[in-house]
Amino acid sequence: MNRRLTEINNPRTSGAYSVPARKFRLRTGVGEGKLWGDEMDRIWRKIVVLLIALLAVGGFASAQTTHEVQLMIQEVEGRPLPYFFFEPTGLYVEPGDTVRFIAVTPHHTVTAYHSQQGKQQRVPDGVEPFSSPVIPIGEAWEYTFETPGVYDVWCGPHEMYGMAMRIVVGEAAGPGATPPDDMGPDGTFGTAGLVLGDPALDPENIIEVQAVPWTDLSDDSKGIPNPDELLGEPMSH
Ligand SMILES: [Cu+2]
Repeated sequence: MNRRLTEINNPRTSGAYSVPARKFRLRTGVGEGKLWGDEMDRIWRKIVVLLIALLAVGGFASAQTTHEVQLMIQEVEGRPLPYFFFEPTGLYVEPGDTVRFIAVTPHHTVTAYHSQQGKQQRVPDGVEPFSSPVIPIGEAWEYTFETPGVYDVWCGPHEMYGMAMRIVVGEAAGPGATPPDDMGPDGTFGTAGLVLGDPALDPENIIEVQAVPWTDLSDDSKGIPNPDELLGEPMSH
């Protein structure tokens, strides 16, 4: 690239300027002007195209943002179980943005609600059934959200305790845009269903406020699952 630019800008070293052409230019003023003008047009056109390309590449790269989500366990005084949650619990990102899921506490995964994960689909059509492994404490797992729509994700070990979150990518579309209606093992299981049904996680609200902290969800959505109810569900899978 550099070499090419150098040649274009230095007629003495450029094969494009043969000796006879130069002589011709020097002898006839009109011919020289026309030749030089055509060459300059070509060069300028190339420079402009290059600049546009560079700006486009630069603009595209800088438009992609990396967001951070923390995977939390928080003891609560007087509560027999801690809170298990994603912080923030609702997040808006642009298509192409990356989310870094950071394991502040142990035993968490980031798993898509997808039929190939044995779940009701709550990610846009065509999205692969992604999942992190169990993320070691202090480490992070990243996912880049390309397809627009609503993505509901859950944590393998803690779903029934409410550990689920919603990421809205560009627009409130797809199966995740409607509130969850199946809180059995094939759906948004246990407290995860209550969390994802909380008004604070309405996709339109997420678009408006960009990030919804766990504290914005009502206490009713953070209920401890009734073991009898959970065990009452057919667990044949
Ligand atoms: Cu978890």
